Amino acid sequence: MQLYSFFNSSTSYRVRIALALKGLPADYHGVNIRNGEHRAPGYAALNPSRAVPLLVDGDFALGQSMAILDYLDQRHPEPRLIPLEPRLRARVLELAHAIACDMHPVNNLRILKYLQGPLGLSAAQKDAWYAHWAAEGFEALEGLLALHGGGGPWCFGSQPTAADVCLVPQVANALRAGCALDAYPRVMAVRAHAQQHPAFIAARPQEQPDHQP
Ligand SMILES: N[C@@H](CCC(=O)N[C@@H](CS)C(=O)NCC(=O)O)C(=O)O
Repeated sequence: MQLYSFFNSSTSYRVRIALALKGLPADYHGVNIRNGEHRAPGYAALNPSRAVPLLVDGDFALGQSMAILDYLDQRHPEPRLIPLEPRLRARVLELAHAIACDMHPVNNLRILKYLQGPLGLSAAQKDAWYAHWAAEGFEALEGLLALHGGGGPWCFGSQPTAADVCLVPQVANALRAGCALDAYPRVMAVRAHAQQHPAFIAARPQEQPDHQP
Protein backbone atom coordinates (compact mmCIF):
# COMPACT_ATOMS: atom_id res chain seq x y z
CA MET A 1 0.00 0.00 0.00
CA GLN A 2 0.96 3.63 -0.44
CA LEU A 3 0.08 6.38 2.01
CA TYR A 4 -0.04 10.03 1.00
CA SER A 5 0.33 11.94 4.22
CA PHE A 6 1.62 15.14 5.83
CA PHE A 7 3.49 14.70 9.09
CA ASN A 8 1.40 17.28 10.97
CA SER A 9 -1.94 16.33 9.46
CA SER A 10 -4.19 14.84 12.12
CA THR A 11 -6.30 12.96 9.58
CA SER A 12 -3.14 11.38 8.16
CA TYR A 13 -2.08 10.63 11.74
CA ARG A 14 -5.33 8.67 12.23
CA VAL A 15 -4.49 6.43 9.27
CA ARG A 16 -0.86 6.04 10.35
CA ILE A 17 -2.06 4.81 13.77
CA ALA A 18 -4.52 2.41 12.14
CA LEU A 19 -1.86 0.95 9.84
CA ALA A 20 0.56 0.59 12.74
CA LEU A 21 -2.03 -1.07 15.00
CA LYS A 22 -2.78 -3.58 12.27
CA GLY A 23 0.89 -4.08 11.46
CA LEU A 24 0.39 -3.09 7.82
CA PRO A 25 3.34 -1.57 5.97
CA ALA A 26 2.76 1.31 3.54
CA ASP A 27 5.17 3.34 1.43
CA TYR A 28 5.10 6.92 2.69
CA HIS A 29 4.62 9.83 0.29
CA GLY A 30 4.87 13.24 1.93
CA VAL A 31 2.41 15.83 0.60
CA ASN A 32 3.28 19.28 1.95
CA ILE A 33 -0.08 20.93 2.57
CA ARG A 34 1.64 24.07 3.87
CA ASN A 35 3.10 24.55 0.40
CA GLY A 36 -0.13 23.63 -1.36
CA GLU A 37 1.14 20.36 -2.82
CA HIS A 38 -2.30 18.82 -2.15
CA ARG A 39 -3.82 21.26 -4.64
CA ALA A 40 -1.35 20.51 -7.45
CA PRO A 41 -3.02 18.90 -10.50
CA GLY A 42 -1.09 15.63 -10.20
CA TYR A 43 -2.23 14.99 -6.64
CA ALA A 44 -5.74 16.37 -7.20
CA ALA A 45 -6.14 13.86 -10.03
CA LEU A 46 -5.55 11.11 -7.46
CA ASN A 47 -7.64 12.71 -4.72
CA PRO A 48 -10.29 15.20 -5.91
CA SER A 49 -10.87 16.28 -2.28
CA ARG A 50 -7.40 17.89 -2.46
CA ALA A 51 -6.53 16.82 1.05
CA VAL A 52 -4.50 14.22 2.88
CA PRO A 53 -4.60 11.36 3.64
CA LEU A 54 -4.93 9.18 0.56
CA LEU A 55 -4.42 5.43 0.72
CA VAL A 56 -3.60 3.51 -2.43
CA ASP A 57 -4.04 -0.25 -2.31
CA GLY A 58 -3.06 -1.65 -5.70
CA ASP A 59 -5.41 -0.03 -8.22
CA PHE A 60 -7.72 1.28 -5.48
CA ALA A 61 -7.20 4.86 -4.24
CA LEU A 62 -9.21 6.07 -1.26
CA GLY A 63 -9.39 9.42 0.50
CA GLN A 64 -11.27 10.37 3.69
CA SER A 65 -9.61 9.02 6.81
CA MET A 66 -12.80 7.53 8.26
CA ALA A 67 -13.50 5.64 5.04
CA ILE A 68 -9.89 4.43 5.11
CA LEU A 69 -10.25 3.17 8.70
CA ASP A 70 -13.38 1.28 7.70
CA TYR A 71 -11.70 -0.12 4.56
CA LEU A 72 -8.72 -1.34 6.59
CA ASP A 73 -11.08 -2.95 9.09
CA GLN A 74 -12.91 -4.77 6.30
CA ARG A 75 -9.72 -5.95 4.58
CA HIS A 76 -7.63 -6.62 7.69
CA PRO A 77 -10.11 -7.16 10.54
CA GLU A 78 -7.68 -7.75 13.41
CA PRO A 79 -7.33 -5.80 15.55
CA ARG A 80 -10.70 -4.29 14.81
CA LEU A 81 -10.96 -0.49 15.13
CA ILE A 82 -14.72 -0.25 14.64
CA PRO A 83 -16.22 -2.97 16.83
CA LEU A 84 -18.95 -5.30 15.57
CA GLU A 85 -21.11 -5.34 18.70
CA PRO A 86 -23.84 -2.82 17.83
CA ARG A 87 -23.81 -0.65 20.95
CA LEU A 88 -20.04 -0.53 21.36
CA ARG A 89 -19.73 0.19 17.63
CA ALA A 90 -22.22 3.07 17.99
CA ARG A 91 -20.35 4.51 20.98
CA VAL A 92 -17.01 4.34 19.19
CA LEU A 93 -18.44 6.03 16.11
CA GLU A 94 -20.24 8.64 18.23
CA LEU A 95 -16.96 9.82 19.72
CA ALA A 96 -14.95 9.39 16.53
CA HIS A 97 -17.51 11.43 14.58
CA ALA A 98 -17.61 14.11 17.26
CA ILE A 99 -13.97 14.62 16.29
CA ALA A 100 -14.07 13.90 12.57
CA CYS A 101 -17.36 15.65 11.78
CA ASP A 102 -17.66 18.36 14.43
CA MET A 103 -14.16 19.32 15.55
CA HIS A 104 -11.70 18.77 12.74
CA PRO A 105 -13.56 20.49 9.87
CA VAL A 106 -13.96 23.92 11.50
CA ASN A 107 -10.27 24.21 12.41
CA ASN A 108 -8.86 22.69 9.23
CA LEU A 109 -6.07 24.52 7.41
CA ARG A 110 -8.19 25.78 4.51
CA ILE A 111 -10.78 27.21 6.92
CA LEU A 112 -8.13 29.04 8.97
CA LYS A 113 -6.53 30.36 5.77
CA TYR A 114 -9.90 31.63 4.52
CA LEU A 115 -10.54 33.39 7.82
CA GLN A 116 -7.22 35.20 7.63
CA GLY A 117 -7.23 35.73 3.86
CA PRO A 118 -10.56 36.60 2.19
CA LEU A 119 -12.35 37.37 5.47
CA GLY A 120 -9.50 39.49 6.78
CA LEU A 121 -9.38 38.24 10.37
CA SER A 122 -6.26 39.00 12.38
CA ALA A 123 -4.01 36.24 13.72
CA ALA A 124 -5.50 36.84 17.18
CA GLN A 125 -9.04 36.49 15.87
CA LYS A 126 -8.12 33.32 14.02
CA ASP A 127 -6.58 31.92 17.20
CA ALA A 128 -9.72 32.82 19.14
CA TRP A 129 -11.81 30.94 16.54
CA TYR A 130 -9.54 27.92 16.93
CA ALA A 131 -9.62 27.97 20.73
CA HIS A 132 -13.39 28.43 20.84
CA TRP A 133 -14.20 25.43 18.65
CA ALA A 134 -11.51 23.29 20.25
CA ALA A 135 -12.99 24.00 23.70
CA GLU A 136 -16.52 23.17 22.48
CA GLY A 137 -15.27 19.94 20.99
CA PHE A 138 -13.14 18.77 23.90
CA GLU A 139 -15.95 19.54 26.35
CA ALA A 140 -18.16 17.20 24.32
CA LEU A 141 -15.48 14.48 24.26
CA GLU A 142 -14.92 14.78 28.01
CA GLY A 143 -18.68 14.49 28.55
CA LEU A 144 -18.94 11.43 26.32
CA LEU A 145 -16.08 9.73 28.17
CA ALA A 146 -17.62 10.63 31.54
CA LEU A 147 -20.99 9.18 30.54
CA HIS A 148 -19.92 6.15 28.55
CA GLY A 149 -16.17 5.68 28.84
CA GLY A 150 -16.06 2.90 31.42
CA GLY A 151 -12.88 3.97 33.15
CA GLY A 152 -10.19 3.46 30.52
CA PRO A 153 -7.43 2.99 29.82
CA TRP A 154 -8.68 3.56 26.24
CA CYS A 155 -11.80 5.52 25.33
CA PHE A 156 -13.97 2.41 25.49
CA GLY A 157 -12.24 -0.30 27.43
CA SER A 158 -9.09 -2.32 27.21
CA GLN A 159 -8.44 -2.11 23.46
CA PRO A 160 -7.82 0.91 21.23
CA THR A 161 -10.57 1.67 18.74
CA ALA A 162 -11.31 4.29 16.10
CA ALA A 163 -12.24 6.62 18.96
CA ASP A 164 -8.66 6.60 20.26
CA VAL A 165 -7.30 6.74 16.71
CA CYS A 166 -9.17 10.04 16.26
CA LEU A 167 -8.68 11.44 19.77
CA VAL A 168 -4.90 11.32 19.95
CA PRO A 169 -4.24 13.34 16.76
CA GLN A 170 -6.90 15.89 17.70
CA VAL A 171 -5.17 16.44 21.05
CA ALA A 172 -1.87 16.88 19.20
CA ASN A 173 -3.44 19.54 16.99
CA ALA A 174 -4.85 21.43 19.95
CA LEU A 175 -1.59 21.35 21.91
CA ARG A 176 0.29 22.57 18.83
CA ALA A 177 -2.19 25.44 18.58
CA GLY A 178 -1.48 26.35 22.22
CA CYS A 179 -4.82 25.28 23.69
CA ALA A 180 -4.93 24.45 27.41
CA LEU A 181 -6.45 21.01 27.87
CA ASP A 182 -6.28 20.62 31.68
CA ALA A 183 -10.06 20.83 31.89
CA TYR A 184 -10.39 17.50 30.06
CA PRO A 185 -8.76 14.92 32.37
CA ARG A 186 -10.40 11.87 30.78
CA VAL A 187 -9.30 12.94 27.32
CA MET A 188 -5.77 13.54 28.55
CA ALA A 189 -5.64 10.23 30.44
CA VAL A 190 -6.45 8.34 27.23
CA ARG A 191 -3.83 10.35 25.40
CA ALA A 192 -1.23 9.64 28.13
CA HIS A 193 -1.95 5.92 27.86
CA ALA A 194 -1.70 6.01 24.06
CA GLN A 195 1.65 7.76 24.25
CA GLN A 196 3.14 4.53 25.64
CA HIS A 197 1.79 2.31 22.86
CA PRO A 198 4.23 1.39 20.06
CA ALA A 199 1.70 1.92 17.24
CA PHE A 200 0.77 5.37 18.52
CA ILE A 201 4.45 6.20 18.98
CA ALA A 202 5.36 5.09 15.43
CA ALA A 203 2.56 7.22 13.98
CA ARG A 204 3.63 10.46 15.67
CA PRO A 205 4.46 13.43 13.45
CA GLN A 206 8.10 13.48 14.57
CA GLU A 207 8.59 9.88 13.39
CA GLN A 208 7.55 10.60 9.79
CA PRO A 209 10.01 10.97 6.90
CA ASP A 210 8.64 14.40 5.94
CA HIS A 211 8.86 15.76 9.50
CA GLN A 212 10.17 19.29 9.84
CA PRO A 213 10.88 20.91 13.19
N1 LIG B 1 -12.50 14.68 6.22
C1 LIG B 1 -11.20 14.50 5.64
C2 LIG B 1 -10.39 15.74 5.89
C3 LIG B 1 -9.05 15.68 5.18
C4 LIG B 1 -8.31 17.00 5.37
O1 LIG B 1 -8.91 18.07 5.19
N2 LIG B 1 -7.04 16.90 5.74
C5 LIG B 1 -6.28 18.10 6.00
C6 LIG B 1 -5.06 17.82 6.82
S1 LIG B 1 -5.48 17.25 8.44
C7 LIG B 1 -5.88 18.74 4.72
O2 LIG B 1 -5.43 18.07 3.80
N3 LIG B 1 -6.01 20.06 4.67
C8 LIG B 1 -5.63 20.80 3.52
C9 LIG B 1 -6.39 22.09 3.44
O3 LIG B 1 -7.14 22.40 4.36
O4 LIG B 1 -6.21 22.77 2.46
C10 LIG B 1 -10.53 13.25 6.23
O5 LIG B 1 -10.91 12.84 7.33
O6 LIG B 1 -9.66 12.66 5.57
